Amino acid sequence: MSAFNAIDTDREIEQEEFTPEIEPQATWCPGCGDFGVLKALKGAATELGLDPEEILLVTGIGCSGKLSSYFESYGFHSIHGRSLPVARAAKLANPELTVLAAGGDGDGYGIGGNHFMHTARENHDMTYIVFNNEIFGLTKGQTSPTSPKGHKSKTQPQGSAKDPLRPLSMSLSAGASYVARTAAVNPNQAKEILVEAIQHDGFSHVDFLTQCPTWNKDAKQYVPYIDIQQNDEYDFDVTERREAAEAMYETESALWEGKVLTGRYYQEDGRRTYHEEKMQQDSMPESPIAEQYFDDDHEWKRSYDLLDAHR
Ligand SMILES: Cc1ncc(C[n+]2csc(CCOP(=O)(O)OP(=O)(O)O)c2C)c(N)n1
Ligand code: SF4
Ligand SMILES: [Mg+2]
Repeated sequence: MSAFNAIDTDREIEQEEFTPEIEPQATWCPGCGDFGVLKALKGAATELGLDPEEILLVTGIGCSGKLSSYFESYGFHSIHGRSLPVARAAKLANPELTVLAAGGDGDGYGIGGNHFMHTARENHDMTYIVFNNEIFGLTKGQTSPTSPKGHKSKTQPQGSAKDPLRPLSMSLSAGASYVARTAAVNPNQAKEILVEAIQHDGFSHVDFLTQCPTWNKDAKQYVPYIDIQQNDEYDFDVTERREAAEAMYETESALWEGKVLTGRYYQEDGRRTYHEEKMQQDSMPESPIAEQYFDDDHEWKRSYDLLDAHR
């Protein structure tokens, strides 16, 4: 049993429990890569023996943001680019929750880029899935931070004049302790990577290539793809930061040329999470803040009391 609530964690979980046959049914377009994320996440959660009630999924705004409506768990459909601060607060208040955050490339690498950078730096223990379709899908195909240079859209009819952002390299330099890229067209690898990412203690970032056949027709469907762990040409040590950085750089450049590389890039074990750092400093309460809400005798500190302590 979980220490926090009365969930029977020994119960056998069926994959279908994560997508019960109730409204709303997913409204993504036929062929959309977002279905692949839902499938992989369902498979990963089942393989990890997680109960829907042990998971919180926080999403941003976009086609990707609908994931929290279709995946059965605790969910929070937040605002554009703000899934990570919500997820961080929830994880700190209730550390036993498995916290997932998800959103699009526009959501996470554009408007929410600052939150991404600092959540990685602080090594919050959660998994961040970025649906990377290289455009703004929900708002009808505008250029996003990952759109390739020259990509034409309604906002950039002459073609984008910008070099795209490098999400894996950015994540590594910001401080993420697990970094991977997978694709909706590779469901087995996607599930395995999500299992690893969720199991990892620290901030896991999964850049998930999700094709948008409706608004990004000139983009590849991310096939054929190469799994770098299955290919001798890409032999490197994922625990070595410099080797990982080189592999990431090559992978990002290759995608712009239409070559799809996927796999695990970086894994750093043993680094303290933000919560652990705060416990170490003695600046977190012993029992989870979330539990205090159920304790009628708990004496809440007011913010002005805390101010007094600093005078
Ligand atoms: C503050 C704010 N600015 C702009 C929007 C409009 N908007 C909604 S979704 C979106 C982009 C979504 O693109 P992405 O994050 O890549 O998600 P996708 O739809 O491709 O999954 C934008 C600009 C908004 N909802 N809120
Ligand atoms: S617009 Fe694109 S990203 Fe959105 S549901 Fe349709 S195919 Fe998927
Ligand atoms: Mg997008």
